[in-house]
Amino acid sequence: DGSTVKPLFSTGTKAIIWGMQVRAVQSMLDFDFVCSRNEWSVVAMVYPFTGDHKQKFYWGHKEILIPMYKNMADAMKKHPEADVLINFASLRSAYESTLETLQYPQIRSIAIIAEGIPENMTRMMIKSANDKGVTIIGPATVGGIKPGCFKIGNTGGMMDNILSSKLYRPGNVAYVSRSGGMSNELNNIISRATNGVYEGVAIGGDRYPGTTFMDHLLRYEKELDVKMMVLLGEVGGVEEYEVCTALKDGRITKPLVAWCIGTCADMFASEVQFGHAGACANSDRETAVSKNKALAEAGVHVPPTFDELGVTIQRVYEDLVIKGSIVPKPEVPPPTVPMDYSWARELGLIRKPASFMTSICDERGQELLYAGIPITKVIKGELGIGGVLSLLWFQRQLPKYACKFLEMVLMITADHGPAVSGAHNTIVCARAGKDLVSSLVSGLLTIGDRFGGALDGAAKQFSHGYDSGMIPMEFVNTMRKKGQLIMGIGHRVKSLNNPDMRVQLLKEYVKEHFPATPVLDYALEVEKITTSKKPNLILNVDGVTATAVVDLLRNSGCFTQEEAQEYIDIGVLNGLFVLGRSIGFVGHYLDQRRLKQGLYRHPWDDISYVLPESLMDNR
Ligand code: Q5B
Repeated sequence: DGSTVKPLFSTGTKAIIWGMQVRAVQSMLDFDFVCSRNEWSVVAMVYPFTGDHKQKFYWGHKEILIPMYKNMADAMKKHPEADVLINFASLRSAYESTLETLQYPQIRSIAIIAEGIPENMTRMMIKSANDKGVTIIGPATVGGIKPGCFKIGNTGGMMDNILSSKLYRPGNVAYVSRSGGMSNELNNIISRATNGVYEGVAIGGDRYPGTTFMDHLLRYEKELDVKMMVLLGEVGGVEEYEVCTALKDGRITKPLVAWCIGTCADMFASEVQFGHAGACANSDRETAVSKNKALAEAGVHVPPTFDELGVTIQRVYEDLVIKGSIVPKPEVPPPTVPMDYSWARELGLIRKPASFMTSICDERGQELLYAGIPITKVIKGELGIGGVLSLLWFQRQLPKYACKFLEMVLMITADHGPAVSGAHNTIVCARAGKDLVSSLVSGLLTIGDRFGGALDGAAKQFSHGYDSGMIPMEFVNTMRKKGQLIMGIGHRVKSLNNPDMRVQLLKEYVKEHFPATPVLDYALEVEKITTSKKPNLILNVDGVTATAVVDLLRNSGCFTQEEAQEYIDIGVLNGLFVLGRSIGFVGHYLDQRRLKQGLYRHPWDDISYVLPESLMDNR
């Protein structure tokens, strides 16, 4: 009738996105940027499962914030300029969210991406949308694209695709297809054969699409800048016959190129259901071959095969150029959109030194690896805690006797009652109402040279004494002269008269299983000298563990001498006490909570108040 229509999308289109589709939104923003739009097209996102907040995106190089709302009502109220809603809801919630969207008259178009929405629900959505004059694109679609203006979600693919198909600026060819995937192919074919795509819509593969081929073709017919149209149909449905009728009765006058895919269905003995729900011929009329024939007879330009679709489009286009109805414009290069870091890396375009290095654990693959050993092997091979510790601390699988020794150390150091510094701190902290981690950490922070953390020092001192060839007496005297305590010697309650069974057990095991124990033997000689002075100056649990681990590192055959020394220097030994005693500290925390112990206050009669003498005199 010669009248024109208000386009669905323009350079000022503003959309609201339903769903946490961060990548799709970024791809829309990148498209807007490459189209030289003044402003980005996504004004808000709606996602009922998070609170209101802002999401960070890129606009070219710049970082911008896009609001995300929990309620659609808030998004609509705050962004009355939005007239498109892109609905990424799943097939379970797309119906509800679409009906909710239809309550807001500001929305003129809704794209529904979900596949598999029950057909009866789709039909109710369509009815409701039609009553309100809202255009629905989909369901089961990627959406559509209007070069230079707006794109729906992921349509058009990645930026290299958009650039190669020149989708950043409009051409004069509008298309409609069912398939979203094939719409990308059309973008490619049309951009090579003509001055480019004006607009393309994929109506979706369901039997009941929200808008039909005819809806879009009739819309294109009325858009002045659309000079020719392309229709990519497929097997199933009969809408292509309506197109034939529209051509015959003059509702469609612009040159139309069309092809229905699925002509290979003839080669199968029985009816074939293709990928789309609607792609199945229920009668002869619904086959791709019949529809292509009818379209050709109605005056549509139908190529002999799909392969020649581009040639046919080019022929029709060149004819329009010759006639002067299409005047190709000079190409203006689009602005550069910065490439995403991860994509550039995948393409091998950039490299960056890693800020982190790790050599013990890799969780990126299908299976978690501890020092290269899959977790399945760790569990099925019954490597135990000792095995895991040997992999994560020493990057290698230590022999069974060594793993058992490490486990024994953890068991033996797990606890030594509530009176020791660490447990006391944990208990006081727990009784002050603090949480498990705070209480545990409060206990761990007491571990040091005096309490439990003498292993590193003991390993260094005894191995140095042994390596430098000092006889034990010389070692003790040297330490005394330097005014230094021997780490790993001495205990507050254990002594020759009250032996520490833990030390006995460790000694026995090490003597029986370790290939050689020169540093432990050296420490035991030192103990003979110190206990002759005072019976509590025994080789304590820290001392026996430390010297045994030095012997293990040096004589197990699993480490070079340099590696063994490095582990001693970097302080692996205190780690054993920290790990073992954490078991006890957690136990004390739980115990206090279970016993419902209240705030601890130290009794006055257990504190000696030694105030400055002058003050005492004045009292
Ligand atoms: N004297 C452990 O001291 C203790 C000497 C020494 C030469 C020494 C002390 C010490 C080195 C650090 C060490 C780990 C503070 C201990 C542990 C875990 C625990 C704890 C638990 C658990 C004990 C008396 C006389 C003085 C000193 C001399 C003392 N130590 N000489 N080398 N190492 N050791 N820590 O009893 O002439 O009279 O002035 O620092 O290995 O933390 O259960 O409680 O599982 O939780 O208070 O087992 O030995 O002795 O300081 O009164 O000294 O012996 O110079 O000589 P005491 P002090 P003098 S295991």
